[in-house]
Amino acid sequence: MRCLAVCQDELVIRMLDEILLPGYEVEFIVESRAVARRLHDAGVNVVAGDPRRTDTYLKADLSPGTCVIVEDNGRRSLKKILEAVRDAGGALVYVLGVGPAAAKHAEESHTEFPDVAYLAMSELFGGPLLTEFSRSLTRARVQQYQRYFSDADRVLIVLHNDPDPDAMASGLALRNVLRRTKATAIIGAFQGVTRPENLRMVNLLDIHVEPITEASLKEYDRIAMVDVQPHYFGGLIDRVDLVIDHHPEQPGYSVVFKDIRADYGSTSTILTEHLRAVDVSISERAATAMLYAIKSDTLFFNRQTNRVDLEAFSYLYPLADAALIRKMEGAEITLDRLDYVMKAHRGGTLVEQVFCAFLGPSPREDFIPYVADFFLQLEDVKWTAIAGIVDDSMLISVRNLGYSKNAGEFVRRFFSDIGCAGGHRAMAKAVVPMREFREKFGDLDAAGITALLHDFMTQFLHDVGAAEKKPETAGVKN
Ligand SMILES: [Mn+2]
Repeated sequence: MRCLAVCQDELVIRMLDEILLPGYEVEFIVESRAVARRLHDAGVNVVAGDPRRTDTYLKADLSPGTCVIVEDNGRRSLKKILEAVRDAGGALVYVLGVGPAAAKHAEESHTEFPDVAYLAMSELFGGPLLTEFSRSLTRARVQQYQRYFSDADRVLIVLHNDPDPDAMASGLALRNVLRRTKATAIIGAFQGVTRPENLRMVNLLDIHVEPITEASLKEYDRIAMVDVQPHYFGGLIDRVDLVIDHHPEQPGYSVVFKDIRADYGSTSTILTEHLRAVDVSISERAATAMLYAIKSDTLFFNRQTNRVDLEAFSYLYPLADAALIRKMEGAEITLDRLDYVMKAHRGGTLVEQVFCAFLGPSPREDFIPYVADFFLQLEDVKWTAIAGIVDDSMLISVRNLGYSKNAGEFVRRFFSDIGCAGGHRAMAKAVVPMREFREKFGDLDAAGITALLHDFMTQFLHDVGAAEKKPETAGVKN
């Protein structure tokens, strides 16, 4: 393809020449004869001419298929140049903005020349440059903790209770960063994996999550924590060597190294950056686990997703086993989950696009969020609030389609005074001890609890003056 570039700065010309050759046949038009001569001697294909005159472009054989790049350094009359290009029949026109006025010029040129694309040089180079800089910052950070962990005999990587894919993948990834094996870096949790889809991941990727206790912590020289922070364990561990997490930072613990990025969609995204920063090769197993984790923590980019999550995803994709991920995802439907869906169907009610139900006692916690997710798929349902009793606590899972009010705000408003409540905009959870629940709301039957949820939901959704933006609460896993 032929490309005509109207530039005045030598640096810009040399750079474009290097970028566009050999893919494009490039010719430069410059105003100054002296600059033209110098560049010509340096081997650049250049002519001297007045860029504000139409015949300059006719002489240069401009056709509608020629790509025209016009440098805007703020000094020359851009408007005149663009008019001359247009009069000569130029149709594929790009303006390359150099300097601080670029944003203002971009707007002006768009009003007068809507077909001209305006590219600001700082935007073109800013992204890669900033990525490089932040990567070197990450590199320094990672090298520090790598050294700190290097002389330890046994390292423990602690995950939150009932570990999810992001927790397990982050554990594998950190083991990779620390260049350790499963014998020297143990991935552990106080309460093991129970959800069927997570168990499938454990089996398919052969991940071993070691059960740990308060006493067994002493057997390790260094303790790291991923996808969770020490406050979650309520004083069980108040000092750790490393925390890597994407939940909002919490106070009240001491840590030697930490990397907490609350704007990231998953901890696996942070660890992808750690692995890339220090050039550690990522095993297929770790890549598969991390890819699956990013997919599931961001609900396949439906929730709290950052550009870096997409970037990590596309980096990991070729390294991972996509067929295995499909297998891990499965249908997530099991017979006992269907039992609870049916229970909710029988006892629940749908009012004004809000579905509420009480499931009664449940042997496992995951039935409740599962039912909340399930009914959100229904046509005409925009919110779900599902309650159930697990271990003498009332558990309430709340979901919405994500573009209305904040689910975390809902559970905090009605339940934080008597229990633990928090979550994100689209998913939240409250856990209230039954004694507290009865004290406040009385001894309700199933229909009474469902009605109570509807009542709160109506109050909440009709309250237009409610504060919308509240920080997310970490430590409550949905
Ligand atoms: Mn996570």
